[in-house]
Amino acid sequence: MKNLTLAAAVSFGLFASLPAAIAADGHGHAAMPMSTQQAQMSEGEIKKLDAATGKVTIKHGPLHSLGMGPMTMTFHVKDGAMLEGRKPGDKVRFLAEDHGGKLTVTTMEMSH
Ligand SMILES: [Cu+2]
Repeated sequence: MKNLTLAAAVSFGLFASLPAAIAADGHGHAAMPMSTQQAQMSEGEIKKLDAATGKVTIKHGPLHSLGMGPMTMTFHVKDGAMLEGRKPGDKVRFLAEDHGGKLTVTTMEMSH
């Protein structure tokens, strides 16, 4: 219980600091320190992917960067090469951003 309370306090503190980080460059990326970006990354499982069209369907947990709850949905990827070596069933950690209404995965790594 003690740990849960601490985790909640930490996430709240992070959430509260987000608008400032996003305001830093007007787009919500690039200016973000790595530790903040890491903390914003979400867990997911790849369901479907298409490197040619740069799309990936991910069953994801809460997306802190977009204020989204858990669901399965299709994202664009910043670079089709990000999908190289990935396959359905892979557990990943990723960061998605709203690029002019297109939800785009900008960072993806294998989850361990
Ligand atoms: Cu979603």
